[in-house]
Amino acid sequence: MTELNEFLASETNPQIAKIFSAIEKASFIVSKEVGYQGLGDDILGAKGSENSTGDQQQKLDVYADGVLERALRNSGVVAGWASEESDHFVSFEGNEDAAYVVVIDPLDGSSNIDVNVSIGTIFGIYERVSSRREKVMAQDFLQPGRRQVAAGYVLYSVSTQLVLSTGHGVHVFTLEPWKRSYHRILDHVKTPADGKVYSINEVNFDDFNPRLQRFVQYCRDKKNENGKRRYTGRYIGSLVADFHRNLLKGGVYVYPSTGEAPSGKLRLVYECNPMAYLIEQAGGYATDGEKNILDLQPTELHQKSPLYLGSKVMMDEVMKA
Ligand code: P6P
Repeated sequence: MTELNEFLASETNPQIAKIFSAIEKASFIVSKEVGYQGLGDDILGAKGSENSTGDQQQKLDVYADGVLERALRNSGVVAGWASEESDHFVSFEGNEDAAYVVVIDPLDGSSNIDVNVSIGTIFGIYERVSSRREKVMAQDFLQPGRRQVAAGYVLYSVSTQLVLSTGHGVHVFTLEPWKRSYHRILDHVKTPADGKVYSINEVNFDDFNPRLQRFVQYCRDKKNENGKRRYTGRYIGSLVADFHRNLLKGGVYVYPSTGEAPSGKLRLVYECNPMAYLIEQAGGYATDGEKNILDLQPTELHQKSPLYLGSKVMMDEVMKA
């Protein structure tokens, strides 16, 4: 099986390969801490602080943020980054000549940490648009998702897996923990055109727009010729885990506008865009309920967006329900 670095050498340029190598090494550390649930230092539970958008920070959130920032800064090829855990983007001093920036949610789904449910790191990579040899600027991080040059996530689950695309398909790597190396297990993954799974928090049903309500009701009612249910609901409450299952098996994930989250809950720049990039590379697509996510022009670093993404046939059904 192809090791990650061997794959990257053949797939992308040396700078982007270095970015992935930095994420690879950081994920070894995060994976170990996540795996030692409560056995290690006191890094479980709430930190007692809030992140830039008011989310209760978990200690592992902040820990992962630090590990990933150090790794990417030390790679020397990242000019700056924008993290869910920080109010503002950060220019990496000394890396002003670097060509790339990274947007990242260091540990998404962190409320699941203490109950041993899968969580993940989500990231996107852009070429900076500001002039090199200068500090990075806001516009480097507020690019439409379609301008990503690569994206991926690390899923900390039964196994730790890195799923990535550099624009030439989606590839899945599993961490071999003893060798501390990722090995490719799936290449050029195509998400099934249709699926049986819809992933949505139905507690918000009464808030859904009529079209989404019709789609959910359709999924609840539809039967196969043999009279068995055509669809099933699967919702882990961890975007990376729900996305990964639907990527491989087919399905649609929706976090829509709700009463408590009128613009949705997920952040456009470092959650919706990387996932939209990946699902499109795998043959599906993502919208905000109206427009393709990748074509949206971000205006704020932490802005939220409704997110509908998954298999083409199911997406067509929910978009025209
Ligand atoms: P709810 C985790 O907090 C997260 O950001 C996503 O990973 C997940 O899909 C969603 O929120 C769950 O939100 O409101 O359904 O609990």
